[in-house]
Amino acid sequence: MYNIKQAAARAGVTVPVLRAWERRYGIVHPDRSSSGYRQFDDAAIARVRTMRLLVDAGWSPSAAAAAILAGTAPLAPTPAQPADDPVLPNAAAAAGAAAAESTVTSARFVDAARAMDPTAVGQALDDIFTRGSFEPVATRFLFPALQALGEAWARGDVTVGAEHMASNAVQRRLAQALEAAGSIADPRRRVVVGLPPGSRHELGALAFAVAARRAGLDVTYLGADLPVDDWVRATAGAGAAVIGVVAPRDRGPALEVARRLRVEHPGLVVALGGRAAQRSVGFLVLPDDLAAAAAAVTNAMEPPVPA
Ligand code: B12
Repeated sequence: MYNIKQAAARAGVTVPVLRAWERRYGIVHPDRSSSGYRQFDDAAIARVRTMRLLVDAGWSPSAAAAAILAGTAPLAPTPAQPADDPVLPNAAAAAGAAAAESTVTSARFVDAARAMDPTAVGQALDDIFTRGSFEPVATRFLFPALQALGEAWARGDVTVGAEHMASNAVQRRLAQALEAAGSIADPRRRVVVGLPPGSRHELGALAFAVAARRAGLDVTYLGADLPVDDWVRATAGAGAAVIGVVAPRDRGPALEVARRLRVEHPGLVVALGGRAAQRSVGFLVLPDDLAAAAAAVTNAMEPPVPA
């Protein structure tokens, strides 16, 4: 627990601002010590810190408070050390700053979706995609924004229509990135990427396809919901098949595709990527990091070096 001075310092605001936000917007409800002083826990500090980041990014205090109270603004982590320590170690400070920026970009994206405002969704995505090169931007900003969208949808804060509008906007951007990355036909480096039958969560697989092309692989992208027999046909002569497995319900169909490919094309590298792919014994399981996943597929396809 922290007193008001410590809490304000950790959240990056002054004591009068913290008092005003408590009184006007009700974003914190501190306990009182036996002597009557306010006491703040880490969750309260995270809310104040998030409010400060949103206000610094141009939100009105009332809109920021509403997003925090509704739970649509992902809470910014508090630095590992007290803010009144002289200097945070550089790596920790940089990681904290990136997480804080990601909170702001995610909240902006979810807010635009909730408002059913395609122009604002486009602007939120412009802001995300102009922050650096594709792979780190996808990992640090785009995926957290989609996850925040999913949480808002699951809570009923964002309608199905708004979620579809926003995730389709993301899909169009990723498709553009896939076209822009180009591909040189090279059967030895041909990688077929897609989803198992019944599975429609394709944004992670599509982002992987972009990263794989950017890493020099010859990617054939198949998209969502592909029947097993078509996987077999599409991978004839390829170097690798990469199957996206996002939700637990996709795991069974993904393993069915993987097992069938192993039987039909014994030399093919069969890889699974995505949250529900973990611990798929007997197949190459890719890391979530897109560049590392592309490198793992490249290495698995590399012909053995002659002794
Ligand atoms: C957009 C979305 C949809 C869209 C998908 C559109 C599209 N073109 O892909 C649509 C509307 C189709 C959809 C449908 C459904 N969805 Co949905 N959806 C989402 C949402 C909001 C974003 C998914 C996404 O793209 N995330 C971005 C990706 C990249 O992040 P990720 O999935 O966490 O993936 C990480 C890793 O796994 C990795 N990765 C992912 N794929 C791959 C692939 C490779 C090759 C590699 C290397 C890495 C990798 O990258 C990420 C890095 O951390 C999520 C929320 C969430 N938490 O993600 C829900 C979510 C995944 N959906 C969910 C559900 C329940 C459904 C439905 C069952 C809803 C329904 N009742 O109809 C259906 C199922 C459809 C189907 N048959 O598959 C649940 C899943 C719960 C669970 N644990 O199983 C989630 C988590 C929402 C929630 N909070 O409840 N959905």
